Amino acid sequence: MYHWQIEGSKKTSVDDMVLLTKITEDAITDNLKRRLMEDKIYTYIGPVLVAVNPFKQLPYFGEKELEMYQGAATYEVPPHIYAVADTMYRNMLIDSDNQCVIISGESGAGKTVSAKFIMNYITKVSQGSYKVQHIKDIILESNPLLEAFGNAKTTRNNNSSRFGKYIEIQFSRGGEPLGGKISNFLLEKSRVHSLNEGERSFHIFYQLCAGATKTMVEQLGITTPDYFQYLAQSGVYKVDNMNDAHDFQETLNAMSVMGIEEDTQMDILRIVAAILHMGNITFAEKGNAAYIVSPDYLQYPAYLLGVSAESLGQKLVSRVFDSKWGSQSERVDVTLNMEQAQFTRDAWTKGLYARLFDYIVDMINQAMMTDANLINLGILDIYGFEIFGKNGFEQFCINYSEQEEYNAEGIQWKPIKYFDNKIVCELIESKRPPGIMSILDDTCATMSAKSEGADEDFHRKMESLVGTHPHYQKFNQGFMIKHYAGNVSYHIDSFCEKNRDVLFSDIIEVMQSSTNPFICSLFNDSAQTGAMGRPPVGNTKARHEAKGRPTTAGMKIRTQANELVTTLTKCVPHYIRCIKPNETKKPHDWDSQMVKHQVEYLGLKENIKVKRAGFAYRRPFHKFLQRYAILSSQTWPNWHGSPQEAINVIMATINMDTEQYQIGRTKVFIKDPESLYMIEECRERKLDHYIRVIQKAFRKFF
Ligand code: AOV
Ligand code: MG
Repeated sequence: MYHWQIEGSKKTSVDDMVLLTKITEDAITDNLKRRLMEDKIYTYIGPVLVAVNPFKQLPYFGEKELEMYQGAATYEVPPHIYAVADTMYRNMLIDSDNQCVIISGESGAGKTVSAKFIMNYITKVSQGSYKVQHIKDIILESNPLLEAFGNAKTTRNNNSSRFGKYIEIQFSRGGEPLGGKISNFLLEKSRVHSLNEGERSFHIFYQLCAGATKTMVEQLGITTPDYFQYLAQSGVYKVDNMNDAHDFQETLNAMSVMGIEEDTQMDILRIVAAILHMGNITFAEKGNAAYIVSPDYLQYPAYLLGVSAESLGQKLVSRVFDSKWGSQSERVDVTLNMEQAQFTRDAWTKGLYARLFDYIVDMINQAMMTDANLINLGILDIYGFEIFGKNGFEQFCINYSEQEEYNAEGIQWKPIKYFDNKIVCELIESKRPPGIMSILDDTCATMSAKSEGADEDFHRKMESLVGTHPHYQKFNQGFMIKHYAGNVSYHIDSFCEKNRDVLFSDIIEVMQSSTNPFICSLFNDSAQTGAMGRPPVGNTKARHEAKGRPTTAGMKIRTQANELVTTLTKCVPHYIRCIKPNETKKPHDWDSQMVKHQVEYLGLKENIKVKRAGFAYRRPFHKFLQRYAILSSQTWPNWHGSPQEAINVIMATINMDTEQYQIGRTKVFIKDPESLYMIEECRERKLDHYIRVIQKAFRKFF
């Protein structure tokens, strides 16, 4: 015997939005809101998972759920990120195909948290020996380590990823994780020296200040963060719900898991400390020549870096230009003015940091490396689209690569009329006619070593070459781009310098002369430091493409973005769309306008339409009856026959055309979406009827 209960009331939400009666942005937003208010953060659009950031811990990520979602059919269990992870894992094993999950959404929407849930699930459900367990530890511990060095508090997200990452976990045919590989993209390294109001630098700086042992305090000259100018400039030292001292222990532990010896850990921290101390070196000017205000401040960073205070000081206020750029070659000895000296100090510290970051990624990769030929499962977690009060070259690159990733989804995603991404990508990356990146590279190729006037030159060139593009608009200090996710105004300051991204050769020489072998090893190459530090895999291609010009930051990003798209197209893709419900970071706070905007540019409505049109609606008998048994007094509230008969009875009750549905072995198929809406409408009327009956009964009693 079957006994049915009303599946919620008329006002319940649907857990797959393909089932929405009306497909409008408002209906989608409303559905997501209702669910969030009941702490249901996950909703499907067919196989796509929409995840709303709850801004609080929810109870359904425990052992029970880990069990429950293993091998479970989607319709048997509520929507969950574990279901996506499980599908990926099983598909990979059954079909022997590489899988990837593309996680998108704006800054603070929950991408990194989602990526971690997936990694957790996969490592928990996969089997393996003691050795495999070690690989799992490395995979999991890579998160706190990379976050310590690559994440920071921004105004949009207290733990914002300031780099992009694609992690592949490699499995044996039997499903044991045997290795992994991380590719990192575009660390926002300028955060080392420049902070916006209300933001922090990378977490590791505060972790070190809060958690340093006595030895570290003594050997590295650690004190409170307000002593260090680089950190003091924003005056923000603490982050809600973040314990830097505790996290520092986790960072150290993670390094140990990667096999980084204690001595090397100390070397790493030495560089972190040296950067902070270098930030305290200040300059003044006499007759256009910079000098160091208190040469005492040279002592500590010089000691930490293993170089002499004299050479450090000298290289900060003067420079031997030995730059080859395009066809030009210059060799000039110059004293620097104050601004240039500051610039040099900052280029130095951010160059150091970028190399340190790449070293850490390399160490993680070495720890996970395997040469077996395996199948893999990839997780893409990049930075979300972001708009700040003032946006510079970094935001330009972040928003560009976010957009490229979106393009990768074109594999399955229908182009969206209102937010035509392709035309914006062309504005940015087209070669002929030149787009913004090409114009920027051209400007860099001809700019003088001192880069004076280059930004203005770039600004003028853009005006004449892309000035009339519908998604471009010039303003006094920069330009505005109408991205699909919003209009962003970029300030032109330092675009050229940041794109050129060279670490002056005499700085590299000083670093190579360090008495500290670890520091020498970081500079033990002839390649310039790029925006992403280590030359990307496609470096040679990028060089070739630019007719022998040195690689610029922009070229690297383009190459990496294109390579990523190639990798992703070779995998079976899965999608998670993260949605940020408010700017307050509070639970149960819903900003409808804000969500609707995301629903629009993520193309959820179009996605539902495609899903509905493309696939017949199908549901297992049980699921169908659970929802629609209420439609007939014969099947409600009890039914004694077979499910097939019950379905026939229900269809007859609502006069469903027999051509419109078919009963399969385990599922009922419905041909047109309209027929499905019809059933849904009947159900709503029925529910209304019941509600009225109940209300009437109530009134009688009270
Ligand atoms: P993001 O990766 O999408 O932003 P995060 O994954 O870092 O965003 O999420 C931001 C914050 O929201 C987290 O630190 C958590 O406090 C909270 N949060 C997100 N998802 C959940 C969840 N499922 N449960 C509980 N809290 C959550 V960025 O990296 O800035 O683009 O660049
Ligand atoms: Mg993130």
